[in-house]
Amino acid sequence: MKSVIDDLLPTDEPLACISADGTAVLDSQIDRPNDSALLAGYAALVRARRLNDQAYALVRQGRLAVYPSSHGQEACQVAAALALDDEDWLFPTYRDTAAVVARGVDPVEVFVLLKGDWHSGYDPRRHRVAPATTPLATQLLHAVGLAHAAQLRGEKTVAMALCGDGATSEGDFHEALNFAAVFKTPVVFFVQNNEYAISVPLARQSVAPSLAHKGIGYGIPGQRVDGNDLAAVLSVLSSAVAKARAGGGPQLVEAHTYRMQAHTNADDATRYRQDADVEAWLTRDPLTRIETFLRAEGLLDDELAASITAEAEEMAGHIRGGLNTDVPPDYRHLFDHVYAQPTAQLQEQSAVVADELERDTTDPEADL
Ligand SMILES: Cc1ncc(C[n+]2csc(CCOP(=O)(O)OP(=O)(O)O)c2C)c(N)n1
Repeated sequence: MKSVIDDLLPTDEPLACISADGTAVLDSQIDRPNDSALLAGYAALVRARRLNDQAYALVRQGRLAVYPSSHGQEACQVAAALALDDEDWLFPTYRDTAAVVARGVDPVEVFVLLKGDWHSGYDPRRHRVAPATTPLATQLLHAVGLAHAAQLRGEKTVAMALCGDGATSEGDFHEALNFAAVFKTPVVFFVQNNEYAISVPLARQSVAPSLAHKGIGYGIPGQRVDGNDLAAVLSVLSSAVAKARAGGGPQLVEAHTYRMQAHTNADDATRYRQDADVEAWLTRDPLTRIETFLRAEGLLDDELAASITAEAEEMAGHIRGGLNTDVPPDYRHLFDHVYAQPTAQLQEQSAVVADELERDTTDPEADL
């Protein structure tokens, strides 16, 4: 007899459409996205990889303070953005720059935060992308709050909340999933399981059969997907968004992927993982996989690939140009958006900063 849990259970193996060698999975349990969706996804993936490479170079040049790269995870990044409609909202973390750019935000604006210049950098309302969060899992609650409010207003908005495997150990993860389940809030919780929370491996994070299985305790259906298979992530996320929009309540999707580079430029990944493990994931690269598939299907040729690459190069040039222009930040504005009505303490702190800046500009060497 079918039990209530059967509808919530993820598959034993992550769902896939295209194998690591770029051939179609014959017994796939999910529908492959149509050709134009796959090609659009491929173009966004090429841009996402270029974005990661460019950001890495900018960190080395000291132009960016920090960059948590999503190299290797780009299929998840791109699919998270492309699965949404214009009316939906994306809730990213520090690692999700490529998802934010795939949603249409200017990368130069996204890098304002990672340069250390200012909060957010982009206008969250314009593209319906929340500011990228550094505290783990807090954005999940924000996503639930926004989706619940939209639901109360009778809107059809879905919120896509991104987080990592480490974030699933946070109390906020529990609170967000529980509230969303009880109130049938239209949120897709998308966990990019890249096997490490900085140096902490998944085995020290959870002993659940998978992170998607965690949904059962809340009454939320879970899905596991191969996070390096663009077609599969697009398919699973699109159907999760559709279910949430249709009143099916929150959905939990876990993508199995791998962070190919260090956590950030401040981290030495060789201290906690073996080079051989990283190399093994090279054979599952999301970009090579979809490219091999599209070429074999006759959907992509050298000419089209070259024009997609040229477009990504143009974006990289735009980023370099934007980051080569140093507009000195004015720290007086740091206090502007903390509360709608500033407290006395904030006003005091703001006055101290203004006073220090005043003295700084008159004699920058004064305290040396
Ligand atoms: C509430 C909170 N606790 C601790 C940290 C420090 N911290 C920053 S990143 C990180 C690891 C996060 O790993 P995961 O959620 O798997 O995401 P990933 O970096 O792999 O994308 C930790 C512990 C933080 N930012 N916020």
